Amino acid sequence: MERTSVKIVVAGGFGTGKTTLVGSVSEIPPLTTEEVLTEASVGVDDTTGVEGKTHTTVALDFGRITISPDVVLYLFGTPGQDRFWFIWDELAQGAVGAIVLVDTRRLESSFPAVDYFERRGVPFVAAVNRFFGECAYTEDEIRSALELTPEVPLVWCDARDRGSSKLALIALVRHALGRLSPARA
Ligand SMILES: Nc1nc2c(ncn2[C@@H]2O[C@H](COP(=O)(O)OP(=O)(O)OP(=O)(O)O)[C@@H](O)[C@H]2O)c(=O)[nH]1
Ligand SMILES: [Mg+2]
Repeated sequence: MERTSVKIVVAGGFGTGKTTLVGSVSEIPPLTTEEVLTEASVGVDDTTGVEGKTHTTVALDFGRITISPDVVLYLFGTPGQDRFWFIWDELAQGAVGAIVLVDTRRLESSFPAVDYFERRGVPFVAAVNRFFGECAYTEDEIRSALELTPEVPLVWCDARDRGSSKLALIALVRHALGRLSPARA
């Protein structure tokens, strides 16, 4: 049987929950490349709003989900810090789409990710990670701040929750299929 491999990128700003999402949905123990945030990163990495954060991804996260015997999703989480931008092109190559995670306390940290996929014409969904209960913004306000075009789906998720992360992935796959052929979506 021929197997179809589908590559999906999980992107977004620093500390928006990328590693958490890949870990929560992956059926295999995820491969992570977490390193401790050290004194050396002071003044380099912007930890404003995520002061409790102790680790950060320095290369990638990797996970897998088998949809059916012949379709397997491979998830690649990006590093969130600006100084690792050079890895994004490798990770995004051949991807059918991306989930851009958003933390509403630091919306601006996900601007570059939105911009990245928009410029390259890669289908993406914006996934607002519910960190702490109620969000201060409406969906329209978030769409407007991120300058999302109307066809880009916006979904709410809890990256720690497998079911919720799965829904974000389904929204992305639907959106990507819809771009290929509206009838299939
Ligand atoms: N309360 C809450 N905490 C979360 C959620 N998602 C992630 N976290 C926590 O937020 C922190 C950052 O999550 P990560 O998954 O490491 O974020 P990241 O985007 O991979 O971070 P970088 O790789 O450094 O850019 C971790 O301490 C997580 O446990 C969430 O939905 N709710
Ligand atoms: Mg990470």
